[in-house]
Amino acid sequence: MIRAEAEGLDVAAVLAHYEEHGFARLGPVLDDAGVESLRERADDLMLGRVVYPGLFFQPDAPSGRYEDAPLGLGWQGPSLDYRKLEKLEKDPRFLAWLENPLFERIARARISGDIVLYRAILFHKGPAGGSNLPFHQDGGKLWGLTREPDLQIWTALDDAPEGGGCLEVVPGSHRAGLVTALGGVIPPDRVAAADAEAHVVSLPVRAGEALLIHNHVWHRSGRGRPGQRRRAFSACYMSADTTCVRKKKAPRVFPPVFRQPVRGG
Ligand SMILES: O=C(O)CCC(=O)C(=O)O
Repeated sequence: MIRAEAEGLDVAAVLAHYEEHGFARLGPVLDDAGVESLRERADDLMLGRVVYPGLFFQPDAPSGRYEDAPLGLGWQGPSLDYRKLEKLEKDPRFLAWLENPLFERIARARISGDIVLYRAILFHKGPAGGSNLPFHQDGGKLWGLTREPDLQIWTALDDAPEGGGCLEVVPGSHRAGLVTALGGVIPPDRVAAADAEAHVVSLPVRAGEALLIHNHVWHRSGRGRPGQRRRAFSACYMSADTTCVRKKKAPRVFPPVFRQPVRGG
């Protein structure tokens, strides 16, 4: 699935940019057959042609407003109007992609020891344009972990043009850490106080390109263009030492992805 030219990518240069700005472009990494295969599988899942028990689905808001996207409903039958699908590590095609050798090199360069997955997720803006996603950070009490993860790799499965659902970031904003202890959506007064609109940078991409997105960098995406879907797959990697602190339900157990190589002797 990985493009030949992506295998030898200079990971050190990419990670230096990531460290400073909270995002970095990997360029085209997923080959055309891989793009087709993951698009097809995303639709198989949304349309119920392939089923895994425990897969998470969130329907999108018909209004196109993030605030209206229903929570807790899960699978509602075959539809291309789902906003989010999680636990995609259950699917062999998505698993193969998130375990590719380039992503492994990047993860090992930032995370020592055994590496697990916090989430493997599809973000989808459907045929009607889907909904917007406001500035947010991925962590805090909402994620409920003993340490904050800081590596997400986001792969575009469709073109995501400027003004058509691309990611937008406030470069460097990750360095100030979480805005609220809760994490998630950044309160509008904090967005205004930071003059985020003056600093935001759009990251348009073509299908098959990938981006590193730091969990704490302020990021958002607008609606897609009606008639042009926008599917993207994101994997969040973290140290296997990270544990879930939730008490009301049994703590989450995170799937292993990359084990520390055993030293020969
Ligand atoms: O793909 C999107 O629109 C949002 C992605 C995002 O928020 C994330 O990867 O954390």
